Amino acid sequence: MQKEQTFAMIKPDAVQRGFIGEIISRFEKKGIKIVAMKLVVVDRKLAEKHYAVHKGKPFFEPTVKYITSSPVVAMVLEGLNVIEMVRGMTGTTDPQKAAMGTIRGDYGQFIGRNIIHASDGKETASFEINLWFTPKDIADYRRIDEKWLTE
Ligand code: FUP
Repeated sequence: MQKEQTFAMIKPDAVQRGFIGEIISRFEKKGIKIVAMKLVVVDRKLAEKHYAVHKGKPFFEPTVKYITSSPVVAMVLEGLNVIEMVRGMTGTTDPQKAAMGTIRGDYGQFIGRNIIHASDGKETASFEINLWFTPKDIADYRRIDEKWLTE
């Protein structure tokens, strides 16, 4: 299994509803390392770049409006197989269909207010990390629990 980095974003509804700590806590408890994090007021330019693959789809405009409506918390997470792991913890796109125990399943009700974003693959992770952060924002450090997470 490979050590990877992924991008995650706590969306405006979750920030407004006071779930920042709750969501970060889940990642910490899973042994995932936070290597970059910031509160961001997203402008339209960044939102359009982030959702560029969805340009032209009916939900593109509402999604851009949602993500620019209030601050988000952007982060880079590191761990073994972390891209797939964080997607699993996030749950499927529509919170109505997301399994209980996932972040979207536990806290969301509606696809247009789905709490969190997480990169869906290696290429997306690399694109999104570079879109939201510069290399100097990403910390290279060891946590004292790391030796207890793997052999
Ligand atoms: P995900 O990777 O799970 O965040 O989902 P997508 O990349 O497919 O979609 C990006 C965002 O667009 C979702 F978080 C919510 C929004 N969306 C809708 O509002 N309706 C849809 O049918 C699909 C996506």
